[in-house]
Amino acid sequence: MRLSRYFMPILKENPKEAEIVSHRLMLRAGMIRQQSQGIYSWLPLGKRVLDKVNAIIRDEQNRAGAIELSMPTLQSAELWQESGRYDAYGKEMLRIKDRQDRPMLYGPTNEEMVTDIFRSSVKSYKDLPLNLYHIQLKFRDEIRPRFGTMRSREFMMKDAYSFDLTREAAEHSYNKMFAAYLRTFDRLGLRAIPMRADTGPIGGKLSHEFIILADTGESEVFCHKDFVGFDTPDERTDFDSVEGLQAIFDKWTSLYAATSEMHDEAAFNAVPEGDRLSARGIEVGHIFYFGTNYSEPMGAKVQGPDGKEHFVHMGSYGIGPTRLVPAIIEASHDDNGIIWPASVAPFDIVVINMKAGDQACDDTCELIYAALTKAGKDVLYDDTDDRAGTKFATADLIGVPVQIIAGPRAVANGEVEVKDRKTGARETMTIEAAINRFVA
Ligand code: 5CA
Repeated sequence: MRLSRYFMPILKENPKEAEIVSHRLMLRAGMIRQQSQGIYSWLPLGKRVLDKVNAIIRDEQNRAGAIELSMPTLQSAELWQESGRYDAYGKEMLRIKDRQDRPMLYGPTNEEMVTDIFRSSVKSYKDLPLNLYHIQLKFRDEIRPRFGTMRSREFMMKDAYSFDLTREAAEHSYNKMFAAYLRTFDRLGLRAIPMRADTGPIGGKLSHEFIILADTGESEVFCHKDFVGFDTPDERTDFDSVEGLQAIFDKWTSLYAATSEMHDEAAFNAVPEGDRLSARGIEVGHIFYFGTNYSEPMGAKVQGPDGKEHFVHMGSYGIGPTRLVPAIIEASHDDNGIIWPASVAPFDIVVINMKAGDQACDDTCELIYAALTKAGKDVLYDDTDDRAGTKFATADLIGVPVQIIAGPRAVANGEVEVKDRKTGARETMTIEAAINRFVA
């Protein structure tokens, strides 16, 4: 992508409305724009990051055996009347009428709709287990939308829904998502700690929130500090192994960890004082097992091996991609801007032409840009005629992991500079060496 032809509206000044660093940096880097309170456009740079986050989420959902579909954002109120949540959900739900005066709503979550899809076609235990997910916009008319896309009214959610014949089978499905979440957050460069959580309006018996520790987090959390060093399940994890996944769950729930709603002071005080971590955190995922809470009122049942009908045991599993992007920034930035983990960086490499219009600089940059693009890298080429200082500041602000800098003096020697955004380390090398470093 040539910056001169791209759309990346950088802000020079710090926006006044931004209270936390991620919101400030997302606005300054031209990643998002607020359209009305708590409702955002994702501009091209932000969209690239969001897409990469979603690709990792999708990859790990698929690995764990979940199957993707797509459900609409607008739902009929009837389904919610069946489950009893239409009246219970309160003002957070945006209620709308269509031209026939039929009550509709903009979905805040999809338990009812997915249960309806399930009951319309699954009739036998032989079709279980089943886990269906989508990555879709939601709307919740939050009392206090704030911090940009961290807590917005319209937001994106990956929501998965599992269906099983028995409680034991449903617990295995829960454990699959539990392990998939640990892997997902790890690949996003985050350390997320599962914590016992309240089930709120979703309801149910068993629930964990996945929390990232951050001073700007909205949740107050209490946990054992050893969680910070725990190993994440690797790619050899067998998601069909009941014992294997139970062992992962047991390990990751063996020490104290709870959000303030579920906090047990006495249990926390039993943790040796030096191991206690009381901090603030960002909830990036939340999983629930709620048994037959929806299948009973909505009549979702299957025939079991005993020939009888059984209400299915369900769970739901949410991740917030539009919250994850600012959460990653909260965890990874410096005074100059964002520092993206390579897995979600909007571009892999930025090529900076320090003197656009200078034949040797232009030729060198074109050569590098073409070679790296051909090798499948996402490359941003700063071919604008801005001052070198402005270009450096922009490259640091948008946080691309590698900068290849071509200035007249180095280029005259057949060389460029390669800068690592995270460490700031700079290395001068030949043009060929710079290309080879990033071409596998
Ligand atoms: N049905 C369940 C799981 S699919 C559910 O709705 N869970 S939730 O309410 O906990 O939301 C799941 C995830 O969505 C949260 O962990 C969070 O990451 C994200 N999320 C929830 N509300 C917002 C919001 N207002 N802004 C941004 N992300 C949000």
